[in-house]
Amino acid sequence: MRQSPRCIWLTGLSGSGKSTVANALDATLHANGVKTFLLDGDNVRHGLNKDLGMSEADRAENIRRVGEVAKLMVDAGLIVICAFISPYARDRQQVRSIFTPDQFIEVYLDTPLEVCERRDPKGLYKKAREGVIKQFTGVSDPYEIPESADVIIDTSQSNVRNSVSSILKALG
Ligand code: GGZ
Repeated sequence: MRQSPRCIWLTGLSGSGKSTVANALDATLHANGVKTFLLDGDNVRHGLNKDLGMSEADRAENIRRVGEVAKLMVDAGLIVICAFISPYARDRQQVRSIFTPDQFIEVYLDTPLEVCERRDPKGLYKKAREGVIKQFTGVSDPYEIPESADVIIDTSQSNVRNSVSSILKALG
């Protein structure tokens, strides 16, 4: 499989399936000999961005730094898969603007909030509803719906395999 270097940006609520789809996409590309790198909110926030919290300004800085790292990696020839809630349209637009139009693919994980909340794999929604976690996206903090995503996936309707196929189709 030949793929030109690009950034594939997955945005959506916690529990929407970003990490699952990103990992499956990563594995599929890798199995086809494509050089990839996966950046995920979950791990980046333990290292590079461990100084950042969940305020609007810190989320913006989180996304900005990840975008810059992704750009370096794309310039080095990789397909970079980024999985971040990235709730603000302005921050997503800012990342998009550092790439050429064909180098950036936005994937919106449009899984309904009720489904994400029912999944609640880490019990975070429960804590957010109880007020233990403040500023929780979808509960007590905004998520701005992408208006021009290249791919839209609802993981309550599409299984992992089909979700990966939709993204691969968009890659061409
Ligand atoms: C949303 C939160 C919060 C708050 C902790 N709001 O689904 P997860 O658990 O495993 O991944 C989420 C991660 C959010 O990191 P991101 O870097 O993707 O966020 S952003 O793009 O908005 O900067 C979630 C967990 O951390 N988490 N507190 N208040 N998600």
